[in-house]
Amino acid sequence: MCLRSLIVLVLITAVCGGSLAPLYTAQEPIPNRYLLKVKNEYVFSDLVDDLLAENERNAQTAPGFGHIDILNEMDGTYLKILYVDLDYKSLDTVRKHPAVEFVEEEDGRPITSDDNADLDEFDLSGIDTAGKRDHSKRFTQEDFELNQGAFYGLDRINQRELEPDQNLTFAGNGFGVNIYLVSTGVLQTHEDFDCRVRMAYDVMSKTGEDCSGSGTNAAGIAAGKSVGVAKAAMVHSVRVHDCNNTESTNRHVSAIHWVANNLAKPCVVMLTISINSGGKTLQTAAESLVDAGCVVVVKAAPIRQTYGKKACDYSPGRSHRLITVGATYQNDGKTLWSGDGICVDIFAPGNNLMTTSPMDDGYYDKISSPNLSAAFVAGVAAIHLGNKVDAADVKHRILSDSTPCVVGNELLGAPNRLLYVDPGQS
Ligand SMILES: *[C@@H]1O[C@H](CO)[C@@H](O)[C@H](O)[C@H]1NC(C)=O
Ligand SMILES: *[C@@H]1O[C@H](CO)[C@@H](O)[C@H](O)[C@H]1NC(C)=O
Ligand SMILES: *[C@@H]1O[C@H](CO)[C@@H](O)[C@H](O)[C@H]1NC(C)=O
Ligand SMILES: [Ca+2]
Repeated sequence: MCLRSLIVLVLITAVCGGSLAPLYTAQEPIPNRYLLKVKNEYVFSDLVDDLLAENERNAQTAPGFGHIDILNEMDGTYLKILYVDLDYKSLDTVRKHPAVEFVEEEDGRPITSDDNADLDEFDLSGIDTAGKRDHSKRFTQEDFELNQGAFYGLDRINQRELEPDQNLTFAGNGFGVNIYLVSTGVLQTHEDFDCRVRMAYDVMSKTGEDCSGSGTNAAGIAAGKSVGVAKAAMVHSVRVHDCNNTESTNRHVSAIHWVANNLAKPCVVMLTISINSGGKTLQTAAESLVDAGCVVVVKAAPIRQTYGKKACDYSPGRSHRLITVGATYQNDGKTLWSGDGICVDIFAPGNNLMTTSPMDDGYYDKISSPNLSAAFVAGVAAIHLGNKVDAADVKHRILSDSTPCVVGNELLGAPNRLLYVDPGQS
């Protein structure tokens, strides 16, 4: 069997010699680690057999030279990826294989999506930022009343005018819709979720618990019953960040692969990752979720001052197939830390908002984050799906419903659209 595969491989190499699949480099590559995008029409196991055969051949002819170790096999209808450890000697062999669409180096940078510390450098006086959990507390009814301003997001998105009208109702609640949140995990037992959060998958084979916080914060805005938009949607928590809030492309692609193979429709997927440079595999993976029939929402850019904030510079948000979201203040101005430029699709509130805290059931945080802007859009997408809008039409619906020309500050080419959803009838 190995011999036959070997002959096939040799033939293929001879026929296709010279034609190399593109190689995308990373800023700080992990030596020998590559993600191979396999063509969707190709039989995955045939490629795996060929690579194993090549590995064996190299082991016999020159031990320790030309190894190919397969670390992660992701085979699905919409996405086929292999994560491998390769000796440089095998790299061209792999790139010449007709099943391989492109190869990308795995990035070794700690690609934390947002740099919380950087929020301090913007002059946002009096704002509690994510990561500073000492501000979270158990809220009483009185606290909610005193903090009405922190609900400006819910109030703003169901009306055209800026002046809040205290009406926070929406024409729908996302009942029957599945929101997949690929993030840090979610505090499942929080009172605002009413048992609507399921620990779906933990890439690190742990319990899915949120030891970092941003997953619980985002889930609250998307689906919390008092702080959120789609008050009856189901949240499937997919945990991909470790407790240090670091990420890797391989882990994210694994998480996306899991979602694509296990999803229940109708579905919204919210991704919290945003990486600059590279990200070709991540973008392809995110787009595969659209092929699988979900609406995919992502922030325009992470909070980071050391790099620009153009959404087009970040993966997966640069993809025109996803809904890429920028952030606004209470006054509709684009926030200083929001992503901008032509790859943004829409803006939504993101500053100084009340949401569920991972501290304990009944605790709430008041925070600013681009994740929350994306979560508003994920919630609105769930409302449309719950109202039987076809998944393929949801992006268009959200863009055409949006309030035009109210977002202030320089948008650098981003369309001037603020999220809007009908308040419904009483
Ligand atoms: C947004 O979410 C990501 C992943 O869950 C996290 O790494 C990041 O710190 C969050 N950003 C903020 C400002 O909370
Ligand atoms: C997380 O950070 C701590 C302290 O900075 C470090 O000791 C630990 O090794 C890190 N864990 C991981 C999984 O990176
Ligand atoms: C919010 O506004 C809508 C549309 O005007 C109205 O039908 C609904 O009753 C209002 N909700 C509340 C709680 O006032
Ligand atoms: Ca309102």
